[in-house]
Parts: sequence; C-alpha cells; structure tokens
Amino acid sequence: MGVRHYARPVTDAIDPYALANEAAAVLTDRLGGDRIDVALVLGSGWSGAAEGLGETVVEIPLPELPGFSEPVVEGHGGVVRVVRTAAGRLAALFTGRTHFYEGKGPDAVVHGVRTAAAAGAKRLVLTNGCGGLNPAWAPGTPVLIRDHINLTGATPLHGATFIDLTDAWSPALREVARGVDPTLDEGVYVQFHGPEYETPAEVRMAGILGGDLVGMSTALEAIAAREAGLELLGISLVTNAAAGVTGETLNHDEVLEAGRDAGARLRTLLAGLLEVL
Ligand code: 8IG
Repeated sequence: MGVRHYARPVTDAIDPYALANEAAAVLTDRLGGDRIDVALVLGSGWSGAAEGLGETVVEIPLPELPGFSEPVVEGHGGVVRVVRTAAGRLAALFTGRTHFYEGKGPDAVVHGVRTAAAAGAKRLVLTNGCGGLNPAWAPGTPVLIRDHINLTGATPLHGATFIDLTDAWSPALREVARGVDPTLDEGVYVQFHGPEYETPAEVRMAGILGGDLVGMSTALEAIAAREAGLELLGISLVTNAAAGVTGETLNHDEVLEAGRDAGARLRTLLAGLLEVL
C-alpha cells in the first residue's frame, strides 16, 4: 500500500477510508467481533421489505456510528440492522441513505458502502426507488440494474484510482436474482443530481443515452463498491413513470405508496436472495 494522494482535499481532514474502518469497528464490536457477510442498502419504498429477513442480532441508529449523519428524507429509517439469515449468514440492512443532493459530498454518500466492506461484506445489494422510462413498468415493479450512467459529474474516488466498471453490476448475481424471480426485467440506471425530478426533456435525454431508470442515488455507491471489491447487485423499484412518460405529475407520496403496494413482492424477492447470497 502506497501513500494515498488526494486530487480533492478531504476538507474535514478525515480520511474517509479510515472513518469507514472506525464505523466498521463499532459495528463488529456490537456483533461480538463477528464480521458481516452481505450488506443491503434499502432505498425509497424498500424499508418494509426488510421485515422478516432473519433474526435481528443488533440494530444501531446510524448516527451512533462514526461518519454517519441523520438522513433527511421521510420514509428513510436511518439504522443498520444486522440479521442472521436462514442460511446462517450475517446480513447488514442499511435503511436511510445519504443522498448526493444533500451536499455533503461523495464520501458521505458512500460511507455506508465503505463501512459494509470494512466490516467484512463481500456482496452488496443496492436498492432504490426510481422513475421508469418503460411504460410497461407499472409503479411497484422491481427492475434489475444492468449498468448505470453517472450524470452527477462527481465520483467517490480520490486521485488516479482507475476502477474497471465492466460488469460492475454482477451478471452472476443478476442470474441469481432471476432464479428467485424469473419475471424480473433489467435496465440501465441513470443517476441525476436531484433533488428535483427531471424535466420531460431530461427524461427523453436519459432514454437517448441508453437509460431505462432515473434516480438520485446508487451510481456513486456502485463505484465505491467496486473500488472496495464488493460483488454488486442492484434492484430499482419503479415507483413512478418518469416525468413526461405518462403525462402524470410526480410527488413523493406516490413513492411511499408504491413501496407499500409492492411490499409483499419485494419481501419475497429479498428473502429469496438472502437464501443464496
Ligand atoms: I422514487 O422519477 C423516485 N426517485 N431522479 N426521478 C428521479 N428520482 C426519482 C424518481 C424520478 N422517482
């Protein structure tokens, strides 16, 4: 390991990787020294899907771990719950994520991912709520992320860290997911800065660029996950047709509602995944 050089100054003078190690140390300490096997980040509409995934070992409010702050979006829980899965593995479920639009920077956005990796996770499931470009995806439809387009202009990487993103979204894990639910479609996720939803023209642009799903998370986390060597699976819950696709207007309530309506399907999907991940 050489000295890490920063292209951007870490303004709070804290090494984000060291901070993730600290958070992981607190987490594994609470697990009696055990390390986790897999981590899941539960996005908009997904928190209900985390029920019944295993026996809770510990549940820690994220602000109790170094480097995390209180999430700002209603419907985001802000805890890490570690469950023992039916397969006997330890899964860390993160509810409540820090979004790029909060302005705390990419390191804050990916802190949970780095913490999960530092706590021993080898596999990561990123979920989100998003807008769908395909009119066939009714609100409440989960879609596997095949690839992403990062339109934030930002990266969680520091310096000349060249990370390969070919197959960043593991084809093998997508195959596993389709084994659990053969009806799952795939799509390309486009991360916008947010917090405003897209204009219809921006949604058309995303489609021209090859996107199928539009959202405000996940791509930056995916980059950090690949830097950390995590095997990555992504599932987007289409909570609304993207702006202009149907002519309906968008609001956050329908996001929460789509999650509630899709709850049973998402729970079954995550439970099935955790039997094999
Ligand atoms: I939930 O339509 C959810 N999140 N950018 N666009 C973007 N983010 C979203 C959307 C959407 N729906």
